[in-house]
Amino acid sequence: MTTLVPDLEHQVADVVARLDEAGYAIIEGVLTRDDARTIGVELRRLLDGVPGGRNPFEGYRTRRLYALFAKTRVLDPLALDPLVLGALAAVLGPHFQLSGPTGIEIGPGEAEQILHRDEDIYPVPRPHPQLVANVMWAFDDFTVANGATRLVAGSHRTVDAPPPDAPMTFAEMPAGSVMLYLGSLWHGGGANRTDQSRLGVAIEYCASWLRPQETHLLAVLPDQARTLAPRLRELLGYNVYPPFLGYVDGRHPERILEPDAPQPPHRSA
Ligand SMILES: O=C(O)CCC(=O)C(=O)O
Repeated sequence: MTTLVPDLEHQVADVVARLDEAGYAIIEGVLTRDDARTIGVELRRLLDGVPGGRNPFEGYRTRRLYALFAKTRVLDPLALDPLVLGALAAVLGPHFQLSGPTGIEIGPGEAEQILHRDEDIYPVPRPHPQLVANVMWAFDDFTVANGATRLVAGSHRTVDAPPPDAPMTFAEMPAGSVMLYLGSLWHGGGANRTDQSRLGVAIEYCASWLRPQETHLLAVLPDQARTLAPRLRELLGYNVYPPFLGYVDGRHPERILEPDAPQPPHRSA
């Protein structure tokens, strides 16, 4: 179980209170503008040659980068950010994992994405505890004009879709900010009416007894996983949900990665 330093504890409590109230919470200045720019340059290098989306949901003028943790190391500290992980533990419980981390570059001329809830990929009756939470990192300034995520504040509390005239909030935030939002919140990418693209990475997490959206274990193979921070490889699924969901040949997956290491305790997934 992670122990939080008092300052961090207060920040986590603030984020969790905002998630509970509105379904989302924006934190500005988590990365410096310089760091956001450096990461953005690397992501755009990886996006070079990636075609636009294959359907309206992906966005025909939006480029998406999947299998992020197989392709770059610049996002590792973000996936492991203590404030983010602290808030996720409060929302999802101690056992969560990466689900569908995706780079999303909304290009000029892109239309609004349909409003949706990220948790709707799971056929679980409501009400249920929070199963999914998403973390959108901004590498450009997010504005209404360039496709800032739009959302219906408070819609995580209702079972039905929001009415067409529900007031829309736009997640405007400077590069280097992060927005956490619940999987039960209605939201979607915004339309981009500028001549510049809008780059963000949605690092999505879910309860670790669910199947993650992306099959990370086929993207980040054991040889690569061995080189990663232990907590990151746990989050990628080299782990069990206690007592033993996810074993390999009857053993904790960590034993496959490091056969000589002592059997790890059943740690937070
Ligand atoms: O890019 C965004 O702002 C949100 C995209 C989104 O919600 C999605 O693709 O599921």
